[in-house]
Amino acid sequence: MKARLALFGVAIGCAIAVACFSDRGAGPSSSGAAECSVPVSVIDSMHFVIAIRDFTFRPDSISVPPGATVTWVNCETPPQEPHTSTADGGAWDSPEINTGQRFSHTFPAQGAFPYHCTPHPFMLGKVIVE
Ligand SMILES: [Cu+2]
Repeated sequence: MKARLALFGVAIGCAIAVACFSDRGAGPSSSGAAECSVPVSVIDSMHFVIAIRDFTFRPDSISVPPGATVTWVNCETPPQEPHTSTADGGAWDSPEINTGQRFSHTFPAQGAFPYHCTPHPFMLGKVIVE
């Protein structure tokens, strides 16, 4: 129990450290992403994380300030089909995001931005920039 609590604390510290966050900017990870083990959607005031798990975006709706960067992380347990983050209006379209991979988009202007997953059109989310 004590060991598990300590691990959890380390993971939280990593998730809220911007340097740690940007270190993991590129490339697939076979061991899964740290964001997947900690339910943190707010890294700091300008960086937000949406986990993709069980064919849902978590959270499926998020409000961020103009200029914020939102990162989608695939937290599915492999083997699993890849997902995408694809704006309904075409403002962004990720490549396929496999387990452990991530995709980021920066939102410069206010507005409501619904999006979906191309292979799974029932997967819906929304980013509200306000
Ligand atoms: Cu999907």
